[in-house]
Amino acid sequence: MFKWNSVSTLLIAAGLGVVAWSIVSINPALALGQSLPGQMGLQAPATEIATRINSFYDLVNTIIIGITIFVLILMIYVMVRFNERANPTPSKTTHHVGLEVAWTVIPIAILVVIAIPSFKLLNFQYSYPKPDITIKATGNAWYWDHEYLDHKGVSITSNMVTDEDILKSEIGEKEFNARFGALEDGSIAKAKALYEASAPIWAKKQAAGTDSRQLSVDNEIAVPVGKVVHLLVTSNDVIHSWTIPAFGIKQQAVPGRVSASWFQPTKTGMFYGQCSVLCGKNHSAMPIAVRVVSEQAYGDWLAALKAKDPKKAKAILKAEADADRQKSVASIESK
Ligand SMILES: [Cu+2]
Repeated sequence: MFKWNSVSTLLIAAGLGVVAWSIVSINPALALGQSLPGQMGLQAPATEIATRINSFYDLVNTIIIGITIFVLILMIYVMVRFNERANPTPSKTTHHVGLEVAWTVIPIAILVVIAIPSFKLLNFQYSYPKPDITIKATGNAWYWDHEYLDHKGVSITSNMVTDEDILKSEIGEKEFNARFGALEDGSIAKAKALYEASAPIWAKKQAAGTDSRQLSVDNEIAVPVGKVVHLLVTSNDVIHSWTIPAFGIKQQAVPGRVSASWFQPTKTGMFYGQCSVLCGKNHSAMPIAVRVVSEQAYGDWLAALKAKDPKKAKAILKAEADADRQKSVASIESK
């Protein structure tokens, strides 16, 4: 005999399992400012905005999963209890005041529960606290320029590190030309050969936490931890989008217009993002890399840039990166 009770118990248990699974947060020791293989949920937040987005996401997801399970159980119940065999003479009821009030009032209540934190979050995102630093980001096909408006002449152009770049730096220009020089530029055969030859190098760098394929850039921008950064975003050609998921920022870069956003990083480290509006052929090749450093390192880095010493500026960021990696390795080992 079919036992409705045991089936419903099983369904509810499975449903609760799904809810619990979906709200498990990401291991903070792996907070790399990028998505991780097999990751569930959003990237670990590195600003107050992103933290609030994460908890709003958890709230809405829990409601969605709850509703889905409720509807699923109702449908299964109807199929089992009211099919032709189980219920040969159906009721002719067409109205039920209590039910109609419930299915109007309950959804309204759910929407209010979602709307209140949603408006609060929007209000916070548009609150623009007084800036410590202002950076103007300009999208170009296909790279980003970052101008530090408080420091005249400090401007960073970030280009993605390609398979070709990483191979050249690993095996040298001469060896590179000998191996790949015969292949036609821009051909699929060349792209495939470069991809295959560079894959182990990327894997090594990714494991060491130094570089990430399609995310690393030649010149990162740096900001000091805990400071309010205002970001002005515009474009030189087509519409792009300046996005860093761990900061909870996604701002359209529209030619002829300046739009603004802000962030206040709460921890040091490397935070990656990508252009998030389909802008053309190399849309996938214009990542954004922000290194959050100590105030001291930020000052030194700016001074080096003003002294037109990009090598020293890079070395300062590299030293910060190494220190950060050691700290996160230590925190993983201590767990
Ligand atoms: Cu794009």
